[in-house]
Amino acid sequence: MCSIHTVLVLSVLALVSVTPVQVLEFCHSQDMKASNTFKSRWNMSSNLMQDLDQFRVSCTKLIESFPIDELDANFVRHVKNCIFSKSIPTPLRGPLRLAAVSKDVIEGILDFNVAVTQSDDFLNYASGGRLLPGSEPLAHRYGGHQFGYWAGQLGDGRAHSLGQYTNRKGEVWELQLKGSGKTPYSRSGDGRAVIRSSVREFLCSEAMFSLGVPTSRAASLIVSDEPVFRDQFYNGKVKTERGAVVLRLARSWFRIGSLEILSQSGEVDLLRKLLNFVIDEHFTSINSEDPEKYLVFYSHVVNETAHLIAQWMSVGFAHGVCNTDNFSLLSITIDYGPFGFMEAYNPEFVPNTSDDEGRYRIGAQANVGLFNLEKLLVALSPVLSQKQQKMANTVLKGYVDIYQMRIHQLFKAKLGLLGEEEDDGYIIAFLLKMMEETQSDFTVTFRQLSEVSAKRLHNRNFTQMWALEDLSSHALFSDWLSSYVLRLSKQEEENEAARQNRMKNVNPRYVLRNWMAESAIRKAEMDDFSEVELLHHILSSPFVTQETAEEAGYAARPPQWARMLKVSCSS
Ligand SMILES: *[C@@H]1O[C@H](CO)[C@@H](O)[C@H](O)[C@H]1NC(C)=O
Ligand SMILES: *[C@@H]1O[C@H](CO)[C@@H](O)[C@H](O)[C@H]1NC(C)=O
Ligand SMILES: *[C@@H]1O[C@H](CO)[C@@H](O)[C@H](O)[C@H]1NC(C)=O
Ligand SMILES: *[C@@H]1O[C@H](CO)[C@@H](O)[C@H](O)[C@H]1NC(C)=O
Ligand SMILES: CC(=O)N[C@H]1CO[C@H](CO)[C@@H](O)[C@@H]1O
Repeated sequence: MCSIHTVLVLSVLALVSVTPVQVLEFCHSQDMKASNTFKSRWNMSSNLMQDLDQFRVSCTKLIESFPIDELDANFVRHVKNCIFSKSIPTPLRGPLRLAAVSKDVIEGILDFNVAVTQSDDFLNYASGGRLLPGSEPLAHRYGGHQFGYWAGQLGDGRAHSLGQYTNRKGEVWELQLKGSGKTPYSRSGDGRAVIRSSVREFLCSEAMFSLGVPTSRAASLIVSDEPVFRDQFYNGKVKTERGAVVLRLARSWFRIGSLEILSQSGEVDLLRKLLNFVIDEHFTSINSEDPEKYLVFYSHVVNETAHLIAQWMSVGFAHGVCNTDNFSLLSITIDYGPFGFMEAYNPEFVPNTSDDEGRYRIGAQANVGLFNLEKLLVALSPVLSQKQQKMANTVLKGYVDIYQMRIHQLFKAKLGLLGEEEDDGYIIAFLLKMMEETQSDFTVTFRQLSEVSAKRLHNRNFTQMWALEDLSSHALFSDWLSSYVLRLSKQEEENEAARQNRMKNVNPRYVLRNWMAESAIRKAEMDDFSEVELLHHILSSPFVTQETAEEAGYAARPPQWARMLKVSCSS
């Protein structure tokens, strides 16, 4: 195995080479080969489904493609030779309330009228009380490296896959309930999720989607009165909270850990089977007859993981638990736990307050991605020839360049820079260094640079621009400003409004800051879901200035109490 390269994140952008090393030919066309058959079922201009009786999911493909756990019983155990265990959700005890719903997901992906979510049927279906037509719920067996070490069998400990839904666009989505009770993989857990963590997952997956970051989606959030006991800060103080269930969706929930467990336990035939399935279903540009297909698959995952983490960094997102079982094979963001959006710029930002070593600090994410991809390669080695393993190692070495190339592009766009000039990396790195030293707000500094006119920039007039005011307190600010203004003036053929618009479309004005989530959670725990709804609504257009958001102070300097906030770890 190759050793861990040091991925120099952000602060050394100046040294970045901008030529991506392309070791293998990545295939491009991602045309959909599946699902033309389903198009005829739907007329695109026809209406949405008006009740759930017409809604149907299918588990056939997942069940028929793989051996299923031979035991059909819901107790915690060690499981072998299968990908899924059958497991029935445990209904949440009522009364149930619909705390949040994503119209975008319900109508745009699931094809039914959002009004249907007001029904008792929906409350039951979306909380595990009733099974959707066609559903044979499954819990997925996977393993993973946690905090650097192999942890053995993990698996869906409180999530149930309800089945796949093929929508009228021909897309296949896998529906899951999270917080829906025990499975064979629950270990010592109770299979439940509390309101607090469920609100965070619901809001953040939808917010990430609107930021343009690949992610799982959330359709609904249902809360109950069922008591759930949690030691929120692992300090021995157990609190009674309430259970909640999120209905969430992804094209696939397979993870790096899905392959690792098969490899680790010597189930090589099954490893091949799962790989073939994932490639056929989700990497349609790869020819299933290609003898190099596993290698090509690997190169896709390496590339896309590099792109994903670069995107996280560009919006200041720290995932918080980048274990191999929380890393999707499709390189989408999954498993929202103790994540956080960085406020003041700080590469040492750690969202999980119990992560004392800072293993998953924001500035380490690119490195952790590399670590996880190394583990993926280890998992693949039983199906790769010696020569292919060597080539895969070379592919992995290209990760750093792909990541840095993408980071460079993204931050150039954040600064509104067109074309390529020699000093671009320097301008970016210099700015980030000043932001770090002045603790300027990451999101709002970039946003205000998008909103400020060239004239005000030139005059250093930052009236009512609090983040730029902070930044401009740096001793070298004038030097940086001169380079930046000079660089912008080289693209003067373009008018100012065009530059501002370009920048505003990549620099959000609102992100889900912990204090915002916390405030909404406190109300939600008292059955007031208005702030969850408000945040959901505002964060669905994060690049657009909105009156309600301004009134709520979502782009203002964070309140004092926000500094004292600790992220809840147990979920
Ligand atoms: C790498 O992944 C990105 C993001 O999905 C994609 O846009 C790009 O085309 C990929 N590059 C290659 C060479 O496959
Ligand atoms: C779809 O429905 C619309 C309106 O009902 C109709 O005009 C159109 O011809 C239909 N298209 C197809 C392909 O059936
Ligand atoms: C936070 O970090 C600690 C220490 O590494 C770890 O034990 C804990 O599981 C983490 N929390 C979550 C939710 O992953
Ligand atoms: C600074 O900019 C604001 C907003 O455009 C303007 O109202 C104000 O007059 C400017 N101040 C100076 C000193 O130019
Ligand atoms: C948020 C979340 O689901 N995190 C999961 C990540 O993986 C660890 C195991 O490595 C699980 O315990 C977490 O629940």
